[in-house]
Amino acid sequence: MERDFSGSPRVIADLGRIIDRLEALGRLVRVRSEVDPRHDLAGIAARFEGGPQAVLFEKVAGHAYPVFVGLYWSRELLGALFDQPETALPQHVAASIKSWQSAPVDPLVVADGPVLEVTEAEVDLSTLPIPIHALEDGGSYFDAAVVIAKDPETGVRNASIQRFQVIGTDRLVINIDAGRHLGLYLDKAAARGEPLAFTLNVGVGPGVHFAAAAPAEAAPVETDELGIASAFHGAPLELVAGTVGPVEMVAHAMWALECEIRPGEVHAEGPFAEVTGYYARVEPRPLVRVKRIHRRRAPIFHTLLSGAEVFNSVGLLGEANVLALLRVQVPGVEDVYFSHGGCGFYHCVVKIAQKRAGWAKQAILATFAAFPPLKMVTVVDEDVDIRNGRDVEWAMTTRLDAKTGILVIENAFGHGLNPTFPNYLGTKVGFDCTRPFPHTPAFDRAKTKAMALDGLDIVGAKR
Ligand SMILES: Cc1cc2nc3c(=O)[nH]c(=O)nc-3n(C[C@H](O)[C@H](O)[C@H](O)COP(=O)(O)O)c2cc1C
Ligand SMILES: [Mn+2]
Repeated sequence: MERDFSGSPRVIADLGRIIDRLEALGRLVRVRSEVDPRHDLAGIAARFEGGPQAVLFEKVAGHAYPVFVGLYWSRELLGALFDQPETALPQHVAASIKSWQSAPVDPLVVADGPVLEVTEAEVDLSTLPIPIHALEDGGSYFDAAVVIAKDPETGVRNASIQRFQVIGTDRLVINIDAGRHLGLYLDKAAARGEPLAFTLNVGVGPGVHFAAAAPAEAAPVETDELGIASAFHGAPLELVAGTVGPVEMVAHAMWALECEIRPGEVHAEGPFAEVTGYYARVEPRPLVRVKRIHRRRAPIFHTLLSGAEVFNSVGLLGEANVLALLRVQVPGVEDVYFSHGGCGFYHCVVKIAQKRAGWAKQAILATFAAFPPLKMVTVVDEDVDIRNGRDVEWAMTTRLDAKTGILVIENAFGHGLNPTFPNYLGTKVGFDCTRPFPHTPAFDRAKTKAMALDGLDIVGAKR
């Protein structure tokens, strides 16, 4: 069935427009050669990972549609898209979430949208160009698609991102980590003896992506977190009604799959190279039945490389939430950063202008409470560059009193993918790398005078 659609959403709401915009900004690499989606595509993408451009694979062997990757692997790129300096991104994200928390703009269910241009006569997942990334991955994965589900009791919508392994023409397996709202919905559906319906929305913009990645601490289960996308778009997010199930789909997605999980049905899933740089192990996980596939007439498949792209989604959203909470709870907190060496959300560096002795320790406690996956918190003074690992190490080696400044918390809930947290349980550590309070001259940082170079006669300079 073919439908016609002509809408004009804002750039951020539509991945197709985002790709056009990146191209106009000189931030799109086009790979014109035909590329094998099994390993080769990810291998080529990895060569561009972290750089200031995203990549569009125009010809994917065996498939009719292109594949797009890299939207989230550089904060510089994201900053350019949002028209923000990259260091202002956490504040920008925190402001959008705050505006949603104080005045939510609920999504709007509209009659039609680009995702309904084509409804496939048959469900056949092999028509989608779903790549296999890492060498030992167990198969093709959806790793950037947004799940929309509804609470079986209250009907409240939830958005999240989960990895899905393709195991057949109409079958997937999903990985739901501990503490996820989707897991709660599945338990509720099981208790009622009902299947859990959801939609899988492939190829959405960063508004919906960030809404889905918003942590439970920022978006509690009783709220419709899709409203966060409205805050990013500056207009209500547009959804279209499901055609075989009760759950809506993102109107401007590239593809939307209507799916269901029958409680109790499981299938082996994995291995999958995860954000940690380790493989997630094979285990039985919930089986998903795909009941219908909708798409745009000329869709582009969106994938991401597990790594920096997750640091800048889960990590950026976590950072924004920690910053917003710490600003309220801990006097003097100026900025926070989830370091990339710390897998994007295991190590938070906090910058504080201490007002009283002991607040650096309070900052450690509040940071752990604000984002449970964190394993380490390092607190530094206001004269340290928290985004520069070398500067943070300087504070640690010259200001940390290793006898009194290290806080160890045993048997704490953490992130199950971190191998030091088997079964989600492990030891967390906080480092108070602030100078003693009240401040003494012994810890004052030596400085040279700030000078501009304009107007000076200088030759031979390379920087
Ligand atoms: C690219 C990406 C992949 C993710 N993969 C998974 C996953 O496989 N399983 C999972 O439970 N969470 C995964 N997450 C994290 C959740 O989507 C995220 O924590 C979200 O906030 C959970 O939503 P909830 O708070 O409504 O439960 C992923 C996040 C991103 C950005
Ligand atoms: Mn949620």
